[in-house]
Amino acid sequence: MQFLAEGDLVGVSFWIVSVAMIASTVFFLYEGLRVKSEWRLSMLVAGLVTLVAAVHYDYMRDYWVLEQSTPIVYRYIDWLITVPLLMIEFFIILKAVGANVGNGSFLRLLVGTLVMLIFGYLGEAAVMNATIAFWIGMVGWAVIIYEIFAGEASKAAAATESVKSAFGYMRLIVLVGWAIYPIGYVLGYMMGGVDEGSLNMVYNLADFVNKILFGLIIWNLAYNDSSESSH
Ligand SMILES: *C/C=C(C)/C=C/C=C(C)/C=C/C1=C(C)CCCC1(C)C
Repeated sequence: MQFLAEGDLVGVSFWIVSVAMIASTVFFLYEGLRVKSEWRLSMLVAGLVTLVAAVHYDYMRDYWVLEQSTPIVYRYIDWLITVPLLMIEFFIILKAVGANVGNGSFLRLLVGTLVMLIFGYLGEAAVMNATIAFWIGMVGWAVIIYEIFAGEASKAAAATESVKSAFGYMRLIVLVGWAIYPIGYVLGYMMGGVDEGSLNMVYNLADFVNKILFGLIIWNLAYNDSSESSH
């Protein structure tokens, strides 16, 4: 085993996020026991997202410290599990407040997710041209954005005031928080050569926002809704 070097800022960012994922998991699972029963499943899924990420960050951190290069395979296995979980989270939230959305909507979100991640992987692993893979991946993300801003899922979310504001925050995460990933990809692969430090630093920041902050938004919603009804 090799210890983290003092000047290794990217390694430090891996370390911080790996520990933050563990702490958030405990927090989400613990708080899930205290909120109203309708919110328990949402809190559980938020905790599963950070748990899955915590396991992968453990490996990614050590991989970086030792190899000083991008842990592409661990990163994409993590995303392949956590991004669909985040999409499921949308539907659980909608269900928690009694909205009704069809399976077609979920299928479109899933297809968008797969296109985005499969082509991102092919580009990063140099299986295909990084720029072409990037733009195909962007189409997948666009499908997701369309579905939650203008598609069936967006209409279902207009149901009540509380779900409207929750859904509003969540889709802002998908639009603004998720935009950090393609920015990392562009910095890493499309500015000439491969800049592994910038790429991983930006991806680590993005995971912090989109897994931990996302979970905290759900917790906040669940917490407020639970305390309102108990007074
Ligand atoms: C917890 C992990 C999350 C929320 C990961 C999200 C990943 C993305 C939004 C990736 C997006 C990409 C594109 C939109 C274009 C192709 C390159 C990617 C895969 C970085």
